[in-house]
Amino acid sequence: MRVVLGDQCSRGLSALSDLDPAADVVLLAEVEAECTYVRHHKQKIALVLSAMRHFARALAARGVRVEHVRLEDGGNTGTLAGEVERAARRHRPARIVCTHPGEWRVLQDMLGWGALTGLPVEIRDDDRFFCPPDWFRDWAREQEAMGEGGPDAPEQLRLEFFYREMRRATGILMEGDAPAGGRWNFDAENRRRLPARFPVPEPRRFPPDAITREAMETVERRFPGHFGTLDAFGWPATARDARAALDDFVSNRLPRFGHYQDAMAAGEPTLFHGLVSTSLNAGLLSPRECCDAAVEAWKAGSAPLNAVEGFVRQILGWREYVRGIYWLKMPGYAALNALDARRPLPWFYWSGETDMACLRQVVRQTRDLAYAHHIQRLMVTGNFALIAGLDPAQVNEWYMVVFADAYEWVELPNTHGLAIHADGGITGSKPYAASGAYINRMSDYCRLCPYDPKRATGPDACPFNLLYWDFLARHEARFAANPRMEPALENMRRLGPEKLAQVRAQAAAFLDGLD
Ligand code: FAD
Ligand code: DLZ
Ligand code: SF4
Repeated sequence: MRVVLGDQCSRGLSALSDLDPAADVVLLAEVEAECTYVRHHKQKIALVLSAMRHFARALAARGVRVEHVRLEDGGNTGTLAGEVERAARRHRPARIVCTHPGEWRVLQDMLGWGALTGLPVEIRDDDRFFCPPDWFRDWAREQEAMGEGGPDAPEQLRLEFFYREMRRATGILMEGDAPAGGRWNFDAENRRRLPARFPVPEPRRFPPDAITREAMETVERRFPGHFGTLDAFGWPATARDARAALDDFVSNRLPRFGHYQDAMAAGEPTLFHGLVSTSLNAGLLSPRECCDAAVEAWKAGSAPLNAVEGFVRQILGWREYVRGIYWLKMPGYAALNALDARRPLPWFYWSGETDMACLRQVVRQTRDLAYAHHIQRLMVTGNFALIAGLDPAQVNEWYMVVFADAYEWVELPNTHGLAIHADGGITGSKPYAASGAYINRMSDYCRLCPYDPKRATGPDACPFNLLYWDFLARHEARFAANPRMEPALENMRRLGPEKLAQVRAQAAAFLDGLD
């Protein structure tokens, strides 16, 4: 019996590699527990259910015996373990074969399936990634031993070392032993602000077919209280549509992906981003396919190298890096709270009801689209959570809930590590704290806002400024030991004790108002 999880809808899945259609049965189980262990965005559940239903149908069309348990089937126990046990009783297989799950929580469950069923359980590696977790573990140990890219190195450097290894190992964007174009990294060219009235192409969306519509109805019926709306659902739910979405990106947005990778603009939720994470994470696209498509566009002269390298870096670099960190550091990683942050998540993270224009834009688009691009996640919602000292467990839960691409292996290191520094420097030696000046430089949100990003005191002072200085002052002793924080601390000291006290008093009043 082969077990396929909801984010394993890949034809080349290791659990299916030696499938014998005459003898084997494939189990796909839609279960209440996976839909509710966090209150996922409605679009995420609809997408996973639809992907599972399409995948089950495609397997059956190839003559494979599929046991597809639907959420509303009578007798559904509501848990993966319960469904594996029930299916094992029904089919009496000789053994169970599965692929390593994406989340630590599910691995613990899977490790119990043998005792539960009395059958041997083979857990195969998930080879839909470039970098096996063991390889990452060895690499991390080596780095620490050499002191290169070890615990004290800036995160860009640690990522950079890893990314170069991955380039060498895969040959992607390599010309012999050298990086294509003579440079590993084109980041310096990729920080432009979007000019006014700059045309942004609409990404292709996929109107729900009958199977997706049925999944959406199930979600509305079973999970009406979950975050978000389904009205704008347009995610690809099959490998074919996911490939069409990738092609749409490569043709229409990739050429400008590089320059505007860090930009944000009001009313432009996706800009030149790929919108491929939902498909990658559910197994509908492979990372190799994404990188190859981008590199081919560069070779054909239809996308510049700075854009293609930037996109490849996200997938071959960051995506693999955070997965490595997750499996290296779990389960302890989830409980870290290095900055002792304890403030509850403000209600506006759910409602979007705030007069801060940047946060309003990002929360509302997230509610409607189950999507925000990286800089919105990192520098708006993440940055606010960091400098306001929001409780990491609540922040993590929010990030797991609100996005259609959220799975703990990728969400947790991004949130806990990059965004709020709860891991104390495992992923990044310096917190990504920023004042309103950063948001003002990289977006046009501030012109829609009653606050002034240039002011740090007074009734119209930007809350990001109040909280930024307060954050630095709050953690001054800790950050004084970190040379990378020195310029920021120096700027804070330049405010002078009187002004700093005034800013901090206003920050305290603002934070009290949040409660
Ligand atoms: P593009 O900008 O087009 O990038 C291409 C691809 O590169 C993405 O699809 C993704 O697969 C990969 N990628 C880019 N940045 C990262 C990164 N930092 N870590 C891992 N992969 C990356 N990504 C998720 O897939 N799921 C999450 O739950 C998630 N949570 C995040 C939480 C926070 C606080 C932050 C700061 C980032 C998070 N990310 C997450 C990473 C990144 O923001 C998303 O992958 C990206 O926004 C998805 O949109 P896209 O496909 O248009 O990406
Ligand atoms: C995310 C998700 C959801 C919403 N539903 C199911 C489901 O009903 N059945 C299933 O097998 N998987 C589901 N998933 C995906 C799992 O949660 C996923 O395998 C784990 O999060 C590990 O990455
Ligand atoms: Fe956000 Fe401050 Fe700009 Fe308003 S002024 S949009 S709160 S950064």
